[in-house]
Order: sequence, then C-alpha cells, then structure tokens
Amino acid sequence: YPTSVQAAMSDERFAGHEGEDHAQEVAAAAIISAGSILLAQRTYPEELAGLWELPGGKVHDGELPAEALRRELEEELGVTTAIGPRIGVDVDLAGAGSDSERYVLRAYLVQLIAGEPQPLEHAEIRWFTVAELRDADLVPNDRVWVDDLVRSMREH
Ligand code: 9L3
Ligand code: MG
Repeated sequence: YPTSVQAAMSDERFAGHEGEDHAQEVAAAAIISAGSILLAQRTYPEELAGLWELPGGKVHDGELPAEALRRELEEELGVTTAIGPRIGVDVDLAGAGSDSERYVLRAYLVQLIAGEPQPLEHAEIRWFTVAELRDADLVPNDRVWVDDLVRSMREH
C-alpha cells in the first residue's frame, strides 16, 4: 500500500474493521448521590437473576453510547439523566449476546436530572453505601469497578 494508506490503516478510526473498537458496547451507569450508589437487581438471564448491577444496556446501531445510556435509564428507571465521564476499565463481555458478536462493557458517571428512580425492568433498586457496595452480590462483570466506584462515592 502507499504510505498514506498505510498510515490510515494504522489509524484508530480503522480499528473497527478488526480491532477492539468493533465490539458492541454495553453502557452502565454509576449514579452516585450523597456518598451512595444506585444499584439495580437483575431478573434475567437465570445466572444473573438476583444479582445487583449498575443499570444500563446495549448501545444500538447508530446510537452514541451516551444517548444509549440516557435511553436505557429512561426505560429502566424512568429518570432523565446527564451522562458524565467514564469510570473504571473496559470489561470484555464474552458471549453476552445470543449472536456471535463481542461486547465491551463501559461505565459512566451519571447525574439524575429529573424523576424518582423506579424498578421498571429490575426486581428492585436500592441506594448502597460504600460498606454495602463492598458486601453486595454484584454481577461478576461489575465487581472490577468497585474500587473506582468507592473512590468516587467518597468524593461525593
Ligand atoms: N451487563 C453487565 N453489567 C451491567 C449491565 C448494564 C449489563 N452493569 C451485561 C448483562 C448482559 C449484557 O451486559 O449480559 C447486556 O445487558 P442488558 O441489555 O441485559 O442490560
Ligand atoms: Mg439493562
């Protein structure tokens, strides 16, 4: 290839063809207020039912992650939110879908703008203190974020 094409091919904008960026994103919300974090208890699939998670869901084709997370939080909690910066590492979700697609889970700091959170798609929602978060039965994928979440909760 000519040099200019090689440069373009190594550009991260091209990574979607075969790199990490091709993974479908699942966006999750760290909603922190008065030193506590809002977690939601999953009802499905069977292996995750009863476990607590940062609410959120899959980014649809053509959606920006922040748009998707705002939509998911409207659907799941009935609230209007403002999506803030990323928190914690990317988590590879092996086999999260029924298809062969790869998923990457990313958490964002989120502020409640309007509405009282309700468990519209979860068994229950609850505010967790730092001690309660450390003790919570979290979905395995979300456990990696605990130290980052605790740090952020202590700043709020
Ligand atoms: N997931 C894991 N942790 C989270 C969220 C929001 C999602 N905090 C996983 C569970 C599913 C997949 O991502 O395998 C898609 O999530 P959803 O659309 O079922 O909420
Ligand atoms: Mg969801």
